[in-house]
Amino acid sequence: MSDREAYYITTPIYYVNDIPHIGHAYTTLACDVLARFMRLDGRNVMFLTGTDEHGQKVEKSANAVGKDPLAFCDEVSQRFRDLAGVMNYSNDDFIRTTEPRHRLSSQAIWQKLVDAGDVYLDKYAGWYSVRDEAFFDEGELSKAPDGSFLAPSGAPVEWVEEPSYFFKLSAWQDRLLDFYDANPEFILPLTRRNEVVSFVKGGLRDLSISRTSFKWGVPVPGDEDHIMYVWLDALTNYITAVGYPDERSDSFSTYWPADLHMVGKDILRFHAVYWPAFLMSAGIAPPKRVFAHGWWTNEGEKISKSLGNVIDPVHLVETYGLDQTRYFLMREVPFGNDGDFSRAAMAHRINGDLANDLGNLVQRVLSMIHKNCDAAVPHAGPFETADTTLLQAAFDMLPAVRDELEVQAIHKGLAVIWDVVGQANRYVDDMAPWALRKTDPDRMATVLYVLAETIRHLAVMIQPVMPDSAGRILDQLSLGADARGFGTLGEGGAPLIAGTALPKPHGVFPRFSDEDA
Ligand code: ME8
Repeated sequence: MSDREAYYITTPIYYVNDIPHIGHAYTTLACDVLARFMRLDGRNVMFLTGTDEHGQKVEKSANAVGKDPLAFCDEVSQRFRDLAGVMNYSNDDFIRTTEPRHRLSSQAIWQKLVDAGDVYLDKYAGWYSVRDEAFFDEGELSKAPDGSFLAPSGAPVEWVEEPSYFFKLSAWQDRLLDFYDANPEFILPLTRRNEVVSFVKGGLRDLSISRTSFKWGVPVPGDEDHIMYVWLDALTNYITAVGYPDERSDSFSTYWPADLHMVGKDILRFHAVYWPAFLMSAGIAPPKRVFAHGWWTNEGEKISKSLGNVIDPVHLVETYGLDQTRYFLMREVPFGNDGDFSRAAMAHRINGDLANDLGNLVQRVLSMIHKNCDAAVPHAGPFETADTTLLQAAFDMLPAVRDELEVQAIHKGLAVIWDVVGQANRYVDDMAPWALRKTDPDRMATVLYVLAETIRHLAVMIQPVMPDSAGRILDQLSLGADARGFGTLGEGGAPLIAGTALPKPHGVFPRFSDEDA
């Protein structure tokens, strides 16, 4: 395989009980941005997403519409696959847990847990939430006004009593705590890490890992009355996709352990407690990081089907534009925190950051070059301090953004880039190249060259978030596909060559007004 350093990033695999909404689009978008960044930075990237198709929740949803579960899954899974086209995701694979490769892999990990002596047969008697696909102790539940019990998520729970295999999770408590200690950044953000550590310190109970009261799942090897608990099946997707159970395969040895599992905060416990315990029991290295991002609300309200306020990503893209939507979602909310979607905030970002700040900079500079420099990259004379200061700021972007993305601070990475946009706009105002046109045309050419070179850096840097718009700016700088990687940036990079013909410029970031909605 490639000798470039591998980077394996995954999204949760989404339940096919319902069609994709903004929350799903958001998680996959964040992964797409990171995957695109790493590719431009020379890494050998494997970016995985997919669908979680077994379990009671999906079976019930299929029954409710009178469909065979697999036919139902085929249909809804396709909606998630199509989202890649809508949102411009660059995933390398799309996994479905109903695929044969996944059945093989889940049964193989099951066998490893059995061989490790971590599985025993008993009976489960307790509460289960189908919506969360999770078991709960009575102490974790609250009471609804009608006296019924609710899971912490607000989902109803039902009493389940059935034969079940258990995983000896309790035996992994100390080893998990040691693992968190030895890997202080395994869980980010740190506040979430602290929650997980205190949960594990509070004591772990053995985990029911099979069900017998319905059939829609992966059969337990050697005991076909049982199907595997949907979370054990689902988590295993991350190793299936890189070739498990063939641990010696090129892809497994290249990509595992994964660099990053991106998840929403709702499913952190499964990824940061159960998953590493399963893997360690099976003799497989745990992933390097689990990042739990926050929750979107809509105009201040929780997003839910019953409230009728679910945000459809297709509608967002049609209303606001693809790159505008991508930018807003990544910029508006500090990555990791909860965030609120509002039309006002969206319009503010589109008209402020995109149209006024970046769009105007590019448009002004390229139009001036077109009119005053024979539609070609201008010749730069000797640089003054203001020039080298701006160029240095452009050169310094990549390492600064790299540091932010290393800890998934995507919003901060964008802030670094927009700081340079601001500096460039101030430089235009200070240098007033339109005034230099008559008084000192050589100096005007130098100023426009410095700006064009800064814009080149900006356009290359925004590619992960806004691939199409960045591409349109780079086209206007006559830069081909091989001149767009991060290797072209910085002092020793590939600066614009004076005299290169430039096409007629056109605006890339239109303003948004309420009439567009
Ligand atoms: O939990 N805000 O699937 P799921 C932000 N199949 N993110 C949101 C969101 C919101 N309002 N709503 C959903 C499952 N998400 C399991 C995962 S992985 C081995 C199995 C995102 O369809 C967020 O990433 O319920 C959350 O964790 C995920 O969708 C849950 O998707």
